[in-house]
Amino acid sequence: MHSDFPGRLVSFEGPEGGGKSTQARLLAEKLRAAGLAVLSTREPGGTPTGEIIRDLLQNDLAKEPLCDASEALLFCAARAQLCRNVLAPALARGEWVVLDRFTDSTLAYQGYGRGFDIETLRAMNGFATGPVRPDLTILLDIPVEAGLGRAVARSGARDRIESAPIDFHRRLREGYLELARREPGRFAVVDASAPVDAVSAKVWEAVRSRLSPGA
Ligand code: T5A
Repeated sequence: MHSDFPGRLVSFEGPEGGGKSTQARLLAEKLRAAGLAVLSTREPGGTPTGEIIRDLLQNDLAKEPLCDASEALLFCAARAQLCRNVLAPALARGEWVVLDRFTDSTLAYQGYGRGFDIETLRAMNGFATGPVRPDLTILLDIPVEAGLGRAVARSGARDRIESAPIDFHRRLREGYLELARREPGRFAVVDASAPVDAVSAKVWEAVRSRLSPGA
């Protein structure tokens, strides 16, 4: 069941270091090579306001411990800005949107991870997104130790959320798998511990079989 927009939205989700940025870039390249107009962006971010919120959330910009409720609301504020100003117009023009994290990150991290009520978070997500929703969600699944190892190898240190206790990361990974079990029509789960090219082939197969790009 696709959204009412002529465009298509593919979101990438998963625990830290699963290769979402890498795979989002590769998918956008393949879609462009197929002749499609593609908008590629990320959450939190993708708008000037969203990028400032990203800095607040990741880099302790305000030099004040961020309470969990503020964290959840800030992710949703960045999302509202992105959906209204960027995603909805692009989808209305018939473009494909490739999105590095979206609403399921809030359910996994703030819900299963921090412990907020999932239905409350779904309502907040709905308020933030309006009619924008993913047509397909690729869950790049990876054991948390391996994913955190990759993230640290890339950036040299853990950011505020990556530094959360390992149990937090285990809960959110299980949360993602639970979300995927509940919505098998929207989610495609891909083993992200495989090499980049093998993961990319699985991602393309999921997009091709479910959304028929260029058809
Ligand atoms: N968050 C976000 C919430 O808590 N709630 C929300 O609602 C939202 C939207 C975002 C943070 O915010 C949280 C989740 C996050 O903690 P981010 O910087 O965007 O922060 O962090 P992540 O989305 O987790 O992205 P990462 O940068 O950690 O990792 P990616 O994008 O999954 O992976 P990528 O592609 O950057 O790859 C990481 C490293 O692994 C290598 C890459 O070359 C790179 O060095 N790699 C592979 N190595 C081997 N095999 C493969 N298959 C590989 N794929 C990539």
